[in-house]
Amino acid sequence: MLIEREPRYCLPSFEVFEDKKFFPWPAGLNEGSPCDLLLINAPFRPEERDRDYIPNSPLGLGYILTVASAAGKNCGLIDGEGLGLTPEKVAQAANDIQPEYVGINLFSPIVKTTLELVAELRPRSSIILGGPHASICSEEVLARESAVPIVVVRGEGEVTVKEILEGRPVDKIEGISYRKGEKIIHNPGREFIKDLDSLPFVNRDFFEVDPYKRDGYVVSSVSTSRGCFYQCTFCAGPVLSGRMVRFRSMSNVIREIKELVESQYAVNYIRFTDDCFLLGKNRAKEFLNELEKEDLMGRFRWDALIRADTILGFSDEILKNLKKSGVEFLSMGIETSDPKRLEAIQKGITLEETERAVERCANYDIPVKGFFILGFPGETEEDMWWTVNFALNLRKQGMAMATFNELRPYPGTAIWFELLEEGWKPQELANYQYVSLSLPEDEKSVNQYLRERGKHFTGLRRSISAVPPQKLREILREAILAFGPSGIPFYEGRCS
Ligand code: B12
Ligand code: SF4
Repeated sequence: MLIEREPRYCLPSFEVFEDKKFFPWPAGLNEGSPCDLLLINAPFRPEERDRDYIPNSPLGLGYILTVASAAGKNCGLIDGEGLGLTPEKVAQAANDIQPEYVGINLFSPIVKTTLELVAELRPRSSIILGGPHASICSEEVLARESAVPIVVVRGEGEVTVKEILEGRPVDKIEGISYRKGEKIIHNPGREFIKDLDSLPFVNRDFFEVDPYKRDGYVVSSVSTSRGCFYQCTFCAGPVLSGRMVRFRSMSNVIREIKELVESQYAVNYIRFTDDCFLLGKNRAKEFLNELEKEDLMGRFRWDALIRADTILGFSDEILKNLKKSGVEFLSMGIETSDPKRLEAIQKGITLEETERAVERCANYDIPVKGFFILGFPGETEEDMWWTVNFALNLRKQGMAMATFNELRPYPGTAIWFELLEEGWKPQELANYQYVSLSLPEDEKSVNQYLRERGKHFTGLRRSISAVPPQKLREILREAILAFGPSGIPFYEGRCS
């Protein structure tokens, strides 16, 4: 099927602040005393790449480092992903520092590359693994041989890592798994942090690429809540957060934003990283009231991921004021155009609701970016084109941007369990490859754009849908090109 293409292809690029260029010295680490904890944000790909991808700082790692340093520990971060470093470079820099503990985040689609990096790490004491894949697959991760002792942190890391660094006996630390001889021990889980306001604001000295500069913007990331009430069957969010949401108080959030806006870096763009922004009764009103109260209305631009039904719950007044507050765009998980599939994945949003939400945003001149997934179990080529066409129709109704991803069934999600029941083996569902979406004959700009997307693209080797992997990627490629980057900054895809 042939679809009309957007003619514009622009590549993003970002700059770091001069005084934030630390690598190979880890960001935030004090010279002159030994390193207690070095954290690594895993690089996505095995090869080096340019700084042409717009990063989001690893806020979770930032929180852990901020809490550990407040407890008197000397710590630092190597942002392998943000800086586009190779795993070899990261391992070498980490080993040169000789940290007591070295920790790294594990994500399922890049776990192979990351565990190869882990095998090269030589801290003085132990390696700490954390993040989504480590939390869900601790048994599998610890089953591997390792030259250095490994502690797996399941769930939130702030308190657990602090206790590890303070030398608490391992059998007394909640939320960790480790090896004892031939046995793998899973200590009882740790409760989620109830009061997020009790956490300090993330110390940005730990980030080389936050704030960063792009297109006249000075950009930082902020998280205002943790978790999600919903249970979309393809999403690991609820698996990690226990299907509940904890909110920071809005006054606490706005104080952090104010500090960033008034900092030496003069931040003027905030990327909210919440699973679902402004979820919950009155959250939007509080956001707007606090902005007004702190004289921040319109003083920075922002974007966030939001549900279509959240938008439908807003009054006209709220939408008007969100526009006034500086929203650059809102991202929405639309996923698919098949009503039955939408029900099966438990999105809890109908197509009609999505259309109304897009239209309401368009009425207030708020650009919407739709996220779509292709490759659900049983999905045919025709189904996929319906989704692409639905996206193109939404564009006519005002949707400004769209990104398309292929389904990645993450461990612990309902889709992952469904596939196991159908006879898939866990190893097959973890068998990812780096995918290139560009073709040799593409004109230069198109190729550049597709290569850019491809830098963060992985896919399973075997097809889950009714369409072979190669065909699925052809459709993805066409769908991505049909929209192209819109010229609006920060278009990169979601992590579905
Ligand atoms: C914002 C976000 C991003 C941002 C920022 C990521 C980052 N590095 O922080 C961007 C867009 C860059 C991103 C990228 C990716 N993401 Co993402 N992302 C999220 C999202 C929506 C929120 C994460 C967040 O900020 N949470 C709030 C902070 C405060 O908490 P946190 O990050 O979870 O960290 C806490 C704990 O997890 C733990 N922890 C985390 N890391 C570590 C490491 C150690 C050593 C320890 C001890 C503890 C620990 O302690 C932290 C503090 O409590 C989640 C959804 C979710 N609910 O988790 C998906 C999610 C984590 N992402 C996911 C994925 C797959 C990816 C990518 C691999 C996508 C891809 N391109 O293929 C990349 C990874 C690249 C990388 N190395 O960063 C999946 C992970 C599923 C899985 N099983 O792996 C999730 C769950 C979304 C989903 N589809 O289900 N992501
Ligand atoms: S896709 Fe969004 S709404 Fe659905 S469970 Fe994940 S975070 Fe929640």
